[in-house]
Amino acid sequence: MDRPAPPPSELLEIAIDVARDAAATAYRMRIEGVSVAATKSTVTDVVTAADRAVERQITDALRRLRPGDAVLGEEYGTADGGTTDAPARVRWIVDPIDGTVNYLYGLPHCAVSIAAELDGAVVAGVVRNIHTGEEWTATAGGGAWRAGERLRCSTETDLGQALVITGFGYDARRRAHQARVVAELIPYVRDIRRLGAAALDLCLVAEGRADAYYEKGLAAWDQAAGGLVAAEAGLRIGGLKGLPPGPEMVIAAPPALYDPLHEHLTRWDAAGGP
Ligand code: LIP
Repeated sequence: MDRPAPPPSELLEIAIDVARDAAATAYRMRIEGVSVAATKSTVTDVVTAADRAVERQITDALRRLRPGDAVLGEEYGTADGGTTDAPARVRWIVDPIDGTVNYLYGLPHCAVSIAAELDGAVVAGVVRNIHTGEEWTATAGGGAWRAGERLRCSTETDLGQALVITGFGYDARRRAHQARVVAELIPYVRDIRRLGAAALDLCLVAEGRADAYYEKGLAAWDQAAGGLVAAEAGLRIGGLKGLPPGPEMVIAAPPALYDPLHEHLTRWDAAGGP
Protein backbone atom coordinates (compact mmCIF):
# COMPACT_ATOMS: atom_id res chain seq x y z
CA MET A 1 0.00 0.00 0.00
CA ASP A 2 1.29 3.45 -0.92
CA ARG A 3 2.52 5.47 1.98
CA PRO A 4 0.35 8.53 2.71
CA ALA A 5 1.26 11.60 0.66
CA PRO A 6 2.47 14.50 2.79
CA PRO A 7 0.43 17.70 2.26
CA PRO A 8 2.23 20.26 0.05
CA SER A 9 2.05 22.77 2.91
CA GLU A 10 4.14 20.43 5.08
CA LEU A 11 6.72 19.99 2.33
CA LEU A 12 6.81 23.77 1.81
CA GLU A 13 7.49 24.43 5.49
CA ILE A 14 10.46 22.07 5.37
CA ALA A 15 11.73 23.66 2.16
CA ILE A 16 11.50 27.17 3.64
CA ASP A 17 13.35 26.26 6.83
CA VAL A 18 16.11 24.45 4.93
CA ALA A 19 16.41 27.23 2.33
CA ARG A 20 16.77 29.92 5.01
CA ASP A 21 19.62 28.09 6.71
CA ALA A 22 21.25 27.38 3.35
CA ALA A 23 20.98 30.99 2.21
CA ALA A 24 22.58 32.13 5.48
CA THR A 25 25.52 29.79 4.84
CA ALA A 26 25.88 30.98 1.26
CA TYR A 27 25.82 34.61 2.35
CA ARG A 28 28.39 34.01 5.11
CA MET A 29 30.72 32.22 2.69
CA ARG A 30 30.29 35.03 0.17
CA ILE A 31 31.31 37.60 2.81
CA GLU A 32 34.28 35.45 3.79
CA GLY A 33 35.33 35.30 0.14
CA VAL A 34 34.73 32.68 -2.54
CA SER A 35 36.73 31.42 -5.45
CA VAL A 36 36.24 28.93 -8.24
CA ALA A 37 36.58 25.35 -6.98
CA ALA A 38 36.03 23.68 -10.36
CA THR A 39 34.47 24.10 -13.77
CA LYS A 40 31.85 21.89 -15.44
CA SER A 41 30.67 22.11 -19.05
CA THR A 42 33.03 24.95 -19.99
CA VAL A 43 35.65 27.13 -18.32
CA THR A 44 32.96 29.71 -17.55
CA ASP A 45 30.57 27.13 -16.02
CA VAL A 46 31.99 27.43 -12.52
CA VAL A 47 31.43 25.75 -9.18
CA THR A 48 32.46 27.39 -5.91
CA ALA A 49 33.13 25.72 -2.60
CA ALA A 50 29.91 27.37 -1.45
CA ASP A 51 27.83 25.60 -4.13
CA ARG A 52 29.12 22.29 -2.85
CA ALA A 53 28.90 23.10 0.87
CA VAL A 54 25.39 24.51 0.58
CA GLU A 55 24.10 21.52 -1.37
CA ARG A 56 25.58 19.14 1.20
CA GLN A 57 23.90 21.17 3.97
CA ILE A 58 20.54 21.07 2.18
CA THR A 59 20.75 17.37 1.40
CA ASP A 60 21.79 16.48 4.96
CA ALA A 61 18.89 18.51 6.37
CA LEU A 62 16.35 16.95 4.00
CA ARG A 63 17.63 13.47 4.79
CA ARG A 64 17.25 14.22 8.50
CA LEU A 65 13.78 15.71 8.20
CA ARG A 66 12.43 13.40 5.47
CA PRO A 67 14.39 10.14 5.56
CA GLY A 68 13.54 7.98 2.57
CA ASP A 69 12.88 10.86 0.16
CA ALA A 70 14.93 11.16 -3.02
CA VAL A 71 17.06 14.24 -3.73
CA LEU A 72 18.28 15.63 -7.07
CA GLY A 73 20.91 18.36 -6.70
CA GLU A 74 22.91 20.33 -9.25
CA GLU A 75 26.29 19.48 -7.78
CA TYR A 76 25.89 15.90 -6.50
CA GLY A 77 23.15 14.53 -8.72
CA THR A 78 20.59 12.03 -7.55
CA ALA A 79 20.39 10.38 -4.14
CA ASP A 80 17.64 7.78 -4.41
CA GLY A 81 15.28 7.35 -1.52
CA GLY A 82 12.80 4.61 -0.79
CA THR A 83 13.41 0.95 -1.59
CA THR A 84 13.11 -1.21 -4.68
CA ASP A 85 9.67 -2.37 -3.53
CA ALA A 86 8.55 1.12 -2.45
CA PRO A 87 10.31 3.88 -4.38
CA ALA A 88 10.27 7.33 -2.84
CA ARG A 89 7.09 9.31 -3.56
CA VAL A 90 8.80 12.62 -2.75
CA ARG A 91 11.83 13.92 -4.61
CA TRP A 92 13.51 17.17 -3.66
CA ILE A 93 15.00 19.21 -6.53
CA VAL A 94 17.78 21.47 -5.32
CA ASP A 95 19.83 24.28 -6.79
CA PRO A 96 22.08 25.35 -3.92
CA ILE A 97 23.09 28.59 -5.59
CA ASP A 98 21.26 29.53 -8.77
CA GLY A 99 23.12 32.37 -10.43
CA THR A 100 26.55 31.04 -9.49
CA VAL A 101 28.45 33.51 -11.66
CA ASN A 102 26.55 36.39 -10.01
CA TYR A 103 27.41 34.86 -6.63
CA LEU A 104 31.10 34.62 -7.58
CA TYR A 105 31.13 38.29 -8.62
CA GLY A 106 29.12 39.47 -5.61
CA LEU A 107 26.10 40.52 -7.69
CA PRO A 108 22.89 40.34 -5.58
CA HIS A 109 20.89 38.20 -8.04
CA CYS A 110 21.42 34.63 -6.86
CA ALA A 111 19.23 32.27 -4.90
CA VAL A 112 18.72 29.02 -3.08
CA SER A 113 16.01 27.05 -4.89
CA ILE A 114 14.29 24.00 -3.37
CA ALA A 115 11.28 22.24 -4.87
CA ALA A 116 9.39 19.15 -3.73
CA GLU A 117 7.98 16.71 -6.27
CA LEU A 118 5.24 14.31 -5.20
CA ASP A 119 4.72 11.35 -7.51
CA GLY A 120 6.52 13.23 -10.29
CA ALA A 121 4.72 16.58 -10.03
CA VAL A 122 6.20 19.66 -8.34
CA VAL A 123 3.82 20.55 -5.48
CA ALA A 124 5.85 22.98 -3.36
CA GLY A 125 8.77 25.32 -3.91
CA VAL A 126 10.78 28.14 -2.39
CA VAL A 127 13.28 30.53 -3.98
CA ARG A 128 15.26 32.75 -1.60
CA ASN A 129 17.56 35.56 -2.73
CA ILE A 130 20.83 35.02 -0.87
CA HIS A 131 21.64 38.73 -0.61
CA THR A 132 18.27 40.45 -0.13
CA GLY A 133 16.35 37.74 1.74
CA GLU A 134 13.44 38.10 -0.68
CA GLU A 135 11.59 34.79 -0.57
CA TRP A 136 9.07 33.45 -3.05
CA THR A 137 6.96 30.42 -2.22
CA ALA A 138 4.25 28.39 -3.89
CA THR A 139 2.23 25.22 -3.48
CA ALA A 140 0.29 23.54 -6.27
CA GLY A 141 -3.16 25.12 -6.21
CA GLY A 142 -2.24 27.27 -3.24
CA GLY A 143 -0.94 30.32 -5.09
CA ALA A 144 2.41 32.08 -5.20
CA TRP A 145 3.47 34.40 -2.40
CA ARG A 146 6.13 36.85 -1.28
CA ALA A 147 6.09 38.77 2.02
CA GLY A 148 2.52 37.69 2.70
CA GLU A 149 1.27 39.07 -0.61
CA ARG A 150 -0.29 36.80 -3.22
CA LEU A 151 1.45 37.25 -6.56
CA ARG A 152 -0.26 37.99 -9.86
CA CYS A 153 1.68 38.19 -13.10
CA SER A 154 1.64 41.01 -15.63
CA THR A 155 -1.59 41.74 -17.49
CA GLU A 156 0.27 43.18 -20.49
CA THR A 157 -1.34 42.20 -23.79
CA ASP A 158 1.02 43.93 -26.26
CA LEU A 159 4.35 42.17 -26.88
CA GLY A 160 5.76 45.49 -28.06
CA GLN A 161 5.28 46.80 -24.51
CA ALA A 162 6.70 43.72 -22.80
CA LEU A 163 9.90 43.61 -20.74
CA VAL A 164 11.33 40.16 -21.47
CA ILE A 165 13.99 38.33 -19.43
CA THR A 166 16.20 35.70 -20.97
CA GLY A 167 19.52 33.97 -20.39
CA PHE A 168 22.42 32.41 -22.22
CA GLY A 169 24.27 29.14 -21.87
CA TYR A 170 27.91 28.52 -21.09
CA ASP A 171 28.89 27.10 -24.48
CA ALA A 172 30.19 29.75 -26.91
CA ARG A 173 28.44 28.18 -29.91
CA ARG A 174 25.11 28.08 -28.08
CA ARG A 175 25.58 31.68 -26.93
CA ALA A 176 26.17 32.76 -30.53
CA HIS A 177 22.87 31.14 -31.58
CA GLN A 178 21.04 32.64 -28.58
CA ALA A 179 22.47 36.07 -29.39
CA ARG A 180 21.12 35.81 -32.95
CA VAL A 181 17.68 34.94 -31.57
CA VAL A 182 17.60 37.83 -29.10
CA ALA A 183 18.83 40.22 -31.82
CA GLU A 184 15.81 39.22 -33.94
CA LEU A 185 13.40 39.51 -30.99
CA ILE A 186 14.49 42.81 -29.47
CA PRO A 187 12.78 45.13 -32.04
CA TYR A 188 9.44 43.45 -31.20
CA VAL A 189 9.49 43.92 -27.40
CA ARG A 190 9.87 46.86 -24.97
CA ASP A 191 13.29 45.62 -23.92
CA ILE A 192 15.35 42.62 -22.87
CA ARG A 193 16.94 41.90 -19.50
CA ARG A 194 19.58 39.27 -18.77
CA LEU A 195 19.94 38.94 -15.01
CA GLY A 196 21.68 35.55 -14.65
CA ALA A 197 19.53 33.38 -12.37
CA ALA A 198 16.58 31.52 -13.84
CA ALA A 199 14.91 30.78 -10.50
CA LEU A 200 14.84 34.47 -9.59
CA ASP A 201 13.95 35.51 -13.15
CA LEU A 202 10.85 33.30 -12.98
CA CYS A 203 9.90 34.81 -9.61
CA LEU A 204 10.30 38.38 -10.89
CA VAL A 205 8.01 37.58 -13.80
CA ALA A 206 5.58 35.93 -11.35
CA GLU A 207 5.10 39.23 -9.58
CA GLY A 208 5.04 41.41 -12.67
CA ARG A 209 8.48 42.96 -12.24
CA ALA A 210 9.01 41.80 -15.82
CA ASP A 211 6.37 40.63 -18.27
CA ALA A 212 7.78 37.39 -19.69
CA TYR A 213 10.77 35.04 -19.63
CA TYR A 214 12.27 32.48 -21.97
CA GLU A 215 15.47 30.48 -21.94
CA LYS A 216 17.00 27.43 -23.62
CA GLY A 217 19.22 25.11 -21.62
CA LEU A 218 17.72 25.09 -18.14
CA ALA A 219 18.16 22.07 -15.90
CA ALA A 220 15.39 20.79 -13.64
CA TRP A 221 16.95 22.48 -10.60
CA ASP A 222 17.03 25.88 -12.35
CA GLN A 223 13.29 25.91 -12.95
CA ALA A 224 11.50 23.52 -10.57
CA ALA A 225 10.66 25.95 -7.76
CA GLY A 226 10.59 29.16 -9.82
CA GLY A 227 8.42 27.48 -12.42
CA LEU A 228 5.79 26.60 -9.80
CA VAL A 229 5.86 30.16 -8.45
CA ALA A 230 5.38 31.46 -12.00
CA ALA A 231 2.55 29.06 -12.80
CA GLU A 232 0.74 29.78 -9.54
CA ALA A 233 0.98 33.52 -10.32
CA GLY A 234 -0.99 32.98 -13.53
CA LEU A 235 1.78 32.64 -16.10
CA ARG A 236 1.52 30.06 -18.88
CA ILE A 237 4.60 27.84 -18.81
CA GLY A 238 5.68 25.68 -21.73
CA GLY A 239 8.24 24.78 -24.33
CA LEU A 240 8.12 25.28 -28.09
CA LYS A 241 5.64 23.54 -30.42
CA GLY A 242 3.49 22.13 -27.64
CA LEU A 243 6.37 20.55 -25.74
CA PRO A 244 6.50 20.82 -21.95
CA PRO A 245 9.05 23.20 -20.42
CA GLY A 246 12.49 21.58 -20.36
CA PRO A 247 16.12 21.85 -21.44
CA GLU A 248 15.11 22.69 -25.02
CA MET A 249 13.05 25.73 -23.98
CA VAL A 250 11.17 27.30 -21.11
CA ILE A 251 8.70 30.08 -21.86
CA ALA A 252 6.84 31.82 -19.03
CA ALA A 253 4.40 34.47 -20.21
CA PRO A 254 0.97 35.90 -19.40
CA PRO A 255 -1.74 34.20 -21.46
CA ALA A 256 -2.06 37.18 -23.84
CA LEU A 257 1.66 37.27 -24.60
CA TYR A 258 2.44 33.56 -24.77
CA ASP A 259 1.42 32.90 -28.37
CA PRO A 260 3.00 36.06 -29.86
CA LEU A 261 6.28 35.34 -28.03
CA HIS A 262 6.09 31.64 -28.93
CA GLU A 263 5.60 32.56 -32.60
CA HIS A 264 8.71 34.73 -32.67
CA LEU A 265 10.82 32.12 -30.82
CA THR A 266 9.65 29.39 -33.18
CA ARG A 267 10.40 31.52 -36.26
CA TRP A 268 13.98 32.04 -35.12
CA ASP A 269 14.51 28.46 -33.96
CA ALA A 270 15.17 29.55 -30.40
CA ALA A 271 15.15 25.93 -29.22
CA GLY A 272 17.63 24.98 -31.94
CA GLY A 273 21.33 25.47 -32.27
CA PRO A 274 24.04 23.69 -30.28
C1 LIP B 1 22.24 29.75 -14.40
C2 LIP B 1 20.79 29.98 -14.77
C3 LIP B 1 20.66 31.15 -15.72
C4 LIP B 1 21.45 30.88 -16.96
C5 LIP B 1 22.90 30.70 -16.60
C6 LIP B 1 23.09 29.55 -15.61
P1 LIP B 1 23.57 28.34 -12.58
O1 LIP B 1 22.29 28.63 -13.54
O2 LIP B 1 20.06 30.21 -13.59
O3 LIP B 1 19.32 31.39 -16.06
O4 LIP B 1 21.28 31.91 -17.89
O5 LIP B 1 23.65 30.46 -17.76
O6 LIP B 1 22.72 28.34 -16.22
O7 LIP B 1 24.61 27.74 -13.46
O8 LIP B 1 24.02 29.63 -12.00
O9 LIP B 1 23.06 27.37 -11.53
